[in-house]
Amino acid sequence: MQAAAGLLAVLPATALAAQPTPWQMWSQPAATPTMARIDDLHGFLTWIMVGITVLVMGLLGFAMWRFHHRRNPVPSQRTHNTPLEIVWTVIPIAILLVVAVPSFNLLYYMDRTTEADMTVKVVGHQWYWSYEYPDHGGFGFTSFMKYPEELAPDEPRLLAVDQPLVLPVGVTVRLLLTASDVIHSWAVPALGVKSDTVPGRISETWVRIEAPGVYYGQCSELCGVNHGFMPIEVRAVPRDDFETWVESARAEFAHAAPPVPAAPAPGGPPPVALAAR
Ligand SMILES: [Cu+2]
Repeated sequence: MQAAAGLLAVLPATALAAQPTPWQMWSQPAATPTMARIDDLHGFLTWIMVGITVLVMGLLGFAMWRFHHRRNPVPSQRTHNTPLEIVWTVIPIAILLVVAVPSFNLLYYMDRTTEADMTVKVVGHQWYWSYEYPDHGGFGFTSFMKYPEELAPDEPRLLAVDQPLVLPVGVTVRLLLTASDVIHSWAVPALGVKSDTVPGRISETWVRIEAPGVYYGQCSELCGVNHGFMPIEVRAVPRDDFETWVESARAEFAHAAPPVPAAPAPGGPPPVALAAR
């Protein structure tokens, strides 16, 4: 804990913190091109939704008024109107197409990780995250929620962690996401990322953070009793500061090589686990 705190001192204090605020409306300000596009699509869909709602409510009100039994004592016996049925089938299809084209565009845009400058691996655990930097010497570390008594004065409860994920600003970062036990979901609203982390599978997405800052998120897949206590903290720093941080982090978090299991001696007794099968 002390060492991790020391490492963070390398990073400059950042004014911007992306986190939920009381009585917040809409999304947190977009910090990546992906989130900016999500915001645009959300606005576009909202206007379509407003149009449909106004039209349907208007028609409903008009029908209630116009065909009230006092104004319309003898109801029409008509049951079909082919042109009208074609219109109310074709118009929704057209609306769905208008919605589908930008949606698929955005989905493929979020999926495009071929031009990444660096890679970070995110692993979900019950109940914390761990991060690995394969392009920077392969170091990795765990990231645990801070308890209330560990919080600095400006740090938010249930969101701050002991060792945040540090990323450079303006760099396209490929994220490889997986889990070690059950399904988790790595979700940071301001970055426009919410990706399930599935044991035995690797999902891929990318971020390019536009401005230095602290971006908070949470596990968004119900993953057990401490699901609400495995937050995500991303610190975006200028590229030079990132390089400085990598130098110190590499020394601090260098993994010892995992122990290689001893092979059974040739001709010796079979391992107990195998013999029992
Ligand atoms: Cu989780």
